[in-house]
Amino acid sequence: MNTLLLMMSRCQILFWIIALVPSPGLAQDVTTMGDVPQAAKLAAGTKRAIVLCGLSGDAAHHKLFAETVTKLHDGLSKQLGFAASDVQVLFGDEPQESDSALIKSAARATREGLERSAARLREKLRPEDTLWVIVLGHSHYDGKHSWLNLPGPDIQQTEFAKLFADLTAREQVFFITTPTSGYYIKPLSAKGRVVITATEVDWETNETEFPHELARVLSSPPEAKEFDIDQDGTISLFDLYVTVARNLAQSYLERELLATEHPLLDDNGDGRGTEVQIDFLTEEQGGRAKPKKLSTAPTNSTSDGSVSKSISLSFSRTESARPTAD
Ligand SMILES: [Ca+2]
Repeated sequence: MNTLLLMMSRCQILFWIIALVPSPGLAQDVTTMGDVPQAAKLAAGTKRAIVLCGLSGDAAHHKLFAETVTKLHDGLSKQLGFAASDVQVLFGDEPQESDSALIKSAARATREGLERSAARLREKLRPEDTLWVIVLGHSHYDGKHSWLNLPGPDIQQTEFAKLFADLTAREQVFFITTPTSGYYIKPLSAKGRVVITATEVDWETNETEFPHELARVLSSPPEAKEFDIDQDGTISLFDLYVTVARNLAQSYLERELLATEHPLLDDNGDGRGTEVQIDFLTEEQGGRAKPKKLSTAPTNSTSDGSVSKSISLSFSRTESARPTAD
């Protein structure tokens, strides 16, 4: 009898211990619930993009650029959460039978078409929004201006920058990936805005590979461990940029070719780009990274790289695992 009473009281003590200690599952649920308003707040803005591709040149380049534009669109819409209808595509060439549905339905990349798109964007864009602008194609440099080759009149860097001047969107990212694109940094540069170019501010007039590599990385991103190049635990725009720059440097190296494009990033608004990838490229690749000692040098908040590090990218892994529908 006594033993039974003792067992019962032990059971009661155990009951109260279980009842009073919060279960880890429950605690987690509350935390998750608490995070919802924060996530909703961050997601409040609309992600908008313009992908502008100038004239391609010949049949082989038509195919190459059409495929790259399709991949860029896939990357933005299937990987980075842009609604497909919020990604405006402007394509320079007349569409062909073999092109994707996206290219066939794209607006024509004339100067007038671009001006219309930029004006429409300006009307829609709100301060909480995101804007990405990706420019690709061929260009020619006349010693003063880097002209993007378009059907009809071309456009140069200062005219282009005017179309996007004084926008209020909190996140503004420009990828100008044409030859001699370095000249776009100065006019496009603005506080809080990220401007990435495929080349230096120099006569880098050779055809660039940057847009094709960017499209490849965006549409089929590497595993997070490899992608988080600065090892800060987040995949950011900085990681995306350095990954593309490093892949390109490695590709030129493997082909024993002198790199004819040196990408730059400006995000401190001073109008000057920096090769922020230099600390992540080996000496062979044209950088100064020490083997086994990845640069963890803190980025000064006034130097290039800090805004792009603050833009985290949520790649949709499930989508990337799916086979690409062509
Ligand atoms: Ca990172």
